[in-house]
Amino acid sequence: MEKIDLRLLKTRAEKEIEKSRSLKELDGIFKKYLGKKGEITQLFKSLKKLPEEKRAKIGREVNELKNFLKIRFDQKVEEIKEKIKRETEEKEWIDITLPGKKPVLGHLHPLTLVKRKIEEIFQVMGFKIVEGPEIETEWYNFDALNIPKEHPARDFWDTLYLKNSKLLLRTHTSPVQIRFMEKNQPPLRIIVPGRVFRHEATDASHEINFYQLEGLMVGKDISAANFRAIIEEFFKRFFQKNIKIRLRPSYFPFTEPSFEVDISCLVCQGKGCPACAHSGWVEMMGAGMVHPNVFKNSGLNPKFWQGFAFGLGLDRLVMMKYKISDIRLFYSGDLRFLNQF
Ligand code: FA5
Repeated sequence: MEKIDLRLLKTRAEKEIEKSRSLKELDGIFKKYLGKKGEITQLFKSLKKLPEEKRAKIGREVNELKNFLKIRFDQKVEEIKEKIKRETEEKEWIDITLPGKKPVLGHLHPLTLVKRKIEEIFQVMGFKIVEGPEIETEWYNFDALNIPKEHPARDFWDTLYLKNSKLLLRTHTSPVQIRFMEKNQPPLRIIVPGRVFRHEATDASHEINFYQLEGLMVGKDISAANFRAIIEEFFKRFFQKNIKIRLRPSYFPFTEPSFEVDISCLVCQGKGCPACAHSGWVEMMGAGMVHPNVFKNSGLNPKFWQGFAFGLGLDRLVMMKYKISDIRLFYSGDLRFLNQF
């Protein structure tokens, strides 16, 4: 065993330690030199074969080499651990100055927007907002509104009944007139926005599920002239311009006299389009003076009270406001349509 061997061994081991990239690799190198069967361990074992005068000197040198390499191994372990730590930190690093991900915000449906606007206008005119149930009894939806069983007027509304039940999906918001007058004494002014249902064929201006807005004003001397004034004022405030309206004589069992209110079509400016069935006019509401039997059925004396009621088609009003030519778009869930509001 010569001195030169030790020097070469040292350089080789040092180089290998330096080159190693992982703790596993380093452990392999450690075993190769300092493990049970490692080269340096073997050197110690072979010392005894040496003549005594050389043994002590070379023994010291091998020991120095062993201690030197041990230190190098420890240093390298620290180095690799430090590197791993740095890399993990880099991977997990979050830049808190980056702008966050924008959540997608929804917005109100055009029907809701318009409903709120209408409520605001009527509230300013002294009307109170009232709601009623969507599932109704025959009494409130028909009988109390002066539409007895077997009366042909029941066929005006193709009604959806609940299975094995006398309950139905309300065909209009008029039942809330009765519900409210049962519990409240005139003078009164209310509006009733709400969803109604009809078993009808759909087209550009008819849905099976749509919204109405009922209006009711009762007092000692409320007349049809008051109705016309209020409804004209409402349209003016809603569209922010004068609107051409027309009242046509009509028939509803719960009003006498009854009329239908049309406005000049705003989608086509009265020229004719699908939204107005090419007539230039859009039927916006049914209305009339509250029938004496309706007062009686609500527990009020028709000799003392009189007033008007109306039922506005909310969807049709929204169509006029935004120039929408097909009512079915409201319920289509199509974002290309909804995102425009
Ligand atoms: C009624 O429902 C009566 N209750 C209105 C009323 C109230 C009259 C108070 C007198 C006093 P009518 O069926 O005409 O009436 O409906 C009222 C309005 O709802 C219509 O003018 C129209 O604007 C709208 N409407 C009716 N059917 C549909 C439908 N299938 N789809 C969308 N809107 C409709």
